[in-house]
Amino acid sequence: MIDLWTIIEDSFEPKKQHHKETIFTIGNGYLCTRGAFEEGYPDDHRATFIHGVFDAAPIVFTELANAPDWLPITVYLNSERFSLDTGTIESFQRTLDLRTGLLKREVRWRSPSGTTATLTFERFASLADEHLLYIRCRVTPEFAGTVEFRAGLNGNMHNEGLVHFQWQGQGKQDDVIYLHNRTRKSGIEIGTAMQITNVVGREVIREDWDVQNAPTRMVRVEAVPGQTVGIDKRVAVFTSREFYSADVVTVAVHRAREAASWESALEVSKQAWAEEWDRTDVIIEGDNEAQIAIRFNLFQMLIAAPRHDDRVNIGAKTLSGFGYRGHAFWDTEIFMLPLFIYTAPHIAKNLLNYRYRNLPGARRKAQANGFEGAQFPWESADTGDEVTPTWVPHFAEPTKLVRIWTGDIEIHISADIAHAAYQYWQATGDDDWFIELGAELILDTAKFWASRAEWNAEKDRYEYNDVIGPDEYHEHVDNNAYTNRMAQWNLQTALEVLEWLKKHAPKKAKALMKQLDLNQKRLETWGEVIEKIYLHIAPNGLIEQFEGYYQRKDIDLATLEPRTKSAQEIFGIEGCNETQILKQPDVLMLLYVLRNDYLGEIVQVNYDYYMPRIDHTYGSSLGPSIMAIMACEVGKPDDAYEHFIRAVRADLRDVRGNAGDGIHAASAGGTWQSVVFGFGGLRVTSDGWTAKPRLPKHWKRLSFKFFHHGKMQEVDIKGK
Ligand code: IFM
Repeated sequence: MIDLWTIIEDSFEPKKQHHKETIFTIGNGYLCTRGAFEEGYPDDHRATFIHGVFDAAPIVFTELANAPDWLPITVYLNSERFSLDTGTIESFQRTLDLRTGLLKREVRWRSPSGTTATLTFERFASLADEHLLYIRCRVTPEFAGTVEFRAGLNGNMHNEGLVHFQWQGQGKQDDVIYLHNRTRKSGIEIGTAMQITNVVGREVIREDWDVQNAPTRMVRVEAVPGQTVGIDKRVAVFTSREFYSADVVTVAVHRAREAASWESALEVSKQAWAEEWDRTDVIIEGDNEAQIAIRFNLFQMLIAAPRHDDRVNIGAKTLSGFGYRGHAFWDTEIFMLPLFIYTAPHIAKNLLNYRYRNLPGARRKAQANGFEGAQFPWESADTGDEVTPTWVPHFAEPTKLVRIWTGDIEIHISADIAHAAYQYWQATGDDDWFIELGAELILDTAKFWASRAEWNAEKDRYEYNDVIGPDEYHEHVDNNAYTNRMAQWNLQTALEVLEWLKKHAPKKAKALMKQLDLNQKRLETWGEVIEKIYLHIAPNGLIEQFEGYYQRKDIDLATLEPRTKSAQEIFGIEGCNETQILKQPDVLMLLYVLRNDYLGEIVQVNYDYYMPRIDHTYGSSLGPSIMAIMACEVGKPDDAYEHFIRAVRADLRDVRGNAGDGIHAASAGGTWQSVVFGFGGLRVTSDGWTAKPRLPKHWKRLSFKFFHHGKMQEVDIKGK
């Protein structure tokens, strides 16, 4: 019987370690730790990222700071250090149990001098108490002598060379070892405390080594052939983000000391996982790969999702890697949020509150650009100010710099956030939240759109010029259909919301009208922009992606095959800009996001046109999950499957060769949408919900749950 809940690695391949560190990331929504090995290697990318723990960094403004390492355990077999790069690996297996979040490695290893043992390392981040982390190490020696465990904390961490955490102190209270660090610029304190419990075997000697910034406890036990020995290590982590006034060290020490044993903690964590999976799991029968892979993608979303903090967002690489520095993009609202809206509305609310709390940053951005209202940053971190780097090294020629324009002109994100707030409201019926917070997001972004619109008197229309749409192969375009239509949607919805507020929450309506200066004249302008915004739609329904798109070179992507590079790498940034090749769906993205407004024929004609022009394999990882849905929309579930499988494999198979930088979060979130909105055909409108399934031929069953207005719904579809 195949285990459909476990990711398995059966051999150790050093060249793939960065990729595997990402895959074997564990976490609990407070922090995530990459799957680096306890004993450490010079080239590993070991990292623990904690939500909201940002620190200043050159070029990228700010980044999630790599926290003190809680993993270190080195094992000595009769004084020989266990290490995978010496001796002989007789057998190796690593497994990640997605159902419980337990990561396990079992290695039978022979040292250079022939001393052999089987070592197992297990670790988990408690989902029941997000400040607690556990490792269990067991060694079954095939020799007599001693086994020594050196378990510690290591504050000497860095972000690819940049050190963020400064040492503040360390010490011991009773049996607990602690470390105190603080980020260099943002001044966030972190207390990490460690306790060694449950020493198995006859203890010969125990010492504490007060190594600066790396306190370590050594426990040596007697080795008897065939008799398993070992230690349990439990760690507590707190930052000053949770405890503004209390001493983070005191709290961490107390928690490490008082925490439950491995067995009890694992049990309650498993229960917490069982509750998560009960809401979130998707069952696919007839396709084992798809079943495991969708669970893997959901797991990655679940370990990154902030459950108890509404001041943080999920970065484009979750908390699983250095890529994009922990910055959040539209990836959250469009690709990840629907999963949470429908399966864990409390998490969706936290993520939306983050945007609400960061309205001041969005207002600063609008003002700095000469606009009104709220213009959300393309990349967002702790303050809500724009943190997109302006220049970065060229991907192919790193000695050259490339100007990144997204932070300046990829403006659709403001409407994406407004849309997400509206979708949350529609799906949950959470009027209280909408009145208090959500409505303001929609109204203030509308204010931005009205002020950003350009009046073209000659053509009697409003325009948004010099923008980037979702398809980033085309920069500095005029009247991108996605941007224009989403802006129009934002303005239209804002007017409707205002009317709704006047009726259902008149005091709030009055307060917001005053606060945002929503006078009659302003609202009339909104109406004019809505009416006269430019959109090029041909009589057959074909929407031009941006003005002049059809005049760009039309290249048959098939002529580029066989290839291993993206169209942008082949043609160069400028060259690709001159073609019709798309990095990711743009018009089709629009038809997806606003799917309740568009009819089948329009979808078909645009699908037929744009689908062959998308750089599916080498373009953006955000594309495939959406393409799967659009293929379902035009009645091609088996084509949809090709896109879907590409999306679920994105990280597991390292399709783009960059999974080592972290999980492709948007792709992971999008896979849930492919299954539920694509194959399951779920449609939610103000009238309720319907499901119009279109399963791939070989699927025998698809089953999922979702919340609608607070009630759990279940969809169970049998294949043919
Ligand atoms: O937000 C995306 C963008 O759409 C394509 N480039 C990568 C970004 C982060 O995932």
